[in-house]
Amino acid sequence: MGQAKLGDNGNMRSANASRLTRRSFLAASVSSSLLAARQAQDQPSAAKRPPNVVLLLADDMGCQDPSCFGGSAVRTPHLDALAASGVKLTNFYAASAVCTPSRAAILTGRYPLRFDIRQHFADDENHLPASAQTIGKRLQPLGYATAHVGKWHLGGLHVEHAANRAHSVPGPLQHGFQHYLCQIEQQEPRARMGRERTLFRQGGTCLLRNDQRVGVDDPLFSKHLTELIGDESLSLLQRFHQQDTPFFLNVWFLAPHTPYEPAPEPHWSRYKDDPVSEDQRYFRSMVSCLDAQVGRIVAKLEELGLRDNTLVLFTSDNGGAWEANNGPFKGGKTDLHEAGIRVPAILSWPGRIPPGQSLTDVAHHTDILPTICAAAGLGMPDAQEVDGHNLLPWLSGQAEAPERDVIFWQLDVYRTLQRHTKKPEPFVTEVARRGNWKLTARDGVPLELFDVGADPLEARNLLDAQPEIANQLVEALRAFLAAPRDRGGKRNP
Ligand SMILES: [Ca+2]
Repeated sequence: MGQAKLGDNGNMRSANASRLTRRSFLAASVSSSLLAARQAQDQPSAAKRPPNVVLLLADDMGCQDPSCFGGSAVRTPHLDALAASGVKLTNFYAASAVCTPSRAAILTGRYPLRFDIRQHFADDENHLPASAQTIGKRLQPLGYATAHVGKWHLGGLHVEHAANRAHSVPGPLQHGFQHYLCQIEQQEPRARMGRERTLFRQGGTCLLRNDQRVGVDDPLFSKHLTELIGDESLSLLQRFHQQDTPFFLNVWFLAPHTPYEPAPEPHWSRYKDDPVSEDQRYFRSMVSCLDAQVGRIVAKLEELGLRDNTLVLFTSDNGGAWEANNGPFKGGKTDLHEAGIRVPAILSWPGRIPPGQSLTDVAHHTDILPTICAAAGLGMPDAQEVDGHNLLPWLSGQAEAPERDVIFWQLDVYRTLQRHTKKPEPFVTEVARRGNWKLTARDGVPLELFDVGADPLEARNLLDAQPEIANQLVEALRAFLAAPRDRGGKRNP
């Protein structure tokens, strides 16, 4: 904790100061890039063709793991280059502190509680409800080819589900993807492979592609999970290019989630002699391997001449677990203090977003769907349908950051932090945040109030000192908790 640095992520200035800087920044350094970007927009080829979208998601990556976000343990040249080609968001928030709820929010633009998703899906029949309006479902009518590669964790990927889809629960094909490649997500074989730490190294042995088992004769069967996710992504890009259609490629890495395993060469050799724990060396090699796949995907887009008109997004599903770098922030994965929900975020679209930006305004997982919809030329979905905002006017320099009212988080109690430190107490199950005021609560009862602008480490509880602000946030939170939920994805609705 003492050696961690605050860096960009802790640089929480007031909204006004941030906007002033933003204006100066635009005026001084972006105008020429912006002009070039607008000229590119005016080209006929760009105007008549909606952009391709590649969404890259890391699993349990901390907000300061990539070197461009301040990390020094791992070198991430490809993520750094992606950030340099677009915008880096240093106050970006996951919708949850664990996997499933965040993933539901990313695909739908809605808070996970809208679907009554209050924890990760364990080995059961819970799933994202079939009624969910996902990014893929929204883009398909526009002629987009859609594909999902990698971790899913939204239900429907047991072998029995795939074998009997019409009478079981929805999977990726039912949620707007025309193609998918994922690991089988039931406890066996995952639990054993986790214990044996072979889930990545033998990752190709338990794959489903479009509801069919991937057999031993498939080239991916013998491959490392992170690399085969890269391989499948490259094959799909080639196919989309040949089809000559716009596409949405959704790539959700399992790395750097546990089990910590040595990544393939050359990544393992880079870190095997670092003077740190074995798990930390494994972790570093895993991030490095993920970064290399990002590099392969971007290079393929360039090779196919698709890069300028492709929106590439990168983020993590929640804050870092054991070995990740969450900076100096409080908590970690499973906890709604800052370390559990701050994540790195990069958006790059050379034809539209000026390069080299680093922005400090708050943004959130639920913004991803509205931003992609806007990029594709769809109007902003009805406010009843999404909780996020379109970030494009802001990122392309045409407007200030979206005006936000209260942002909400809800997560059932997890007693362990998945860090080497104890989970902060009392345990928090909800957050309501307006501006820099962050209220934490347990089942609607307020616990803490922080000014995360002045106090990003959440050290000073101002609940008693600021009763009026606390009361406003409690009222908003209770209304959020009482709002109707779509329980269509519950085992027992
Ligand atoms: Ca996760």
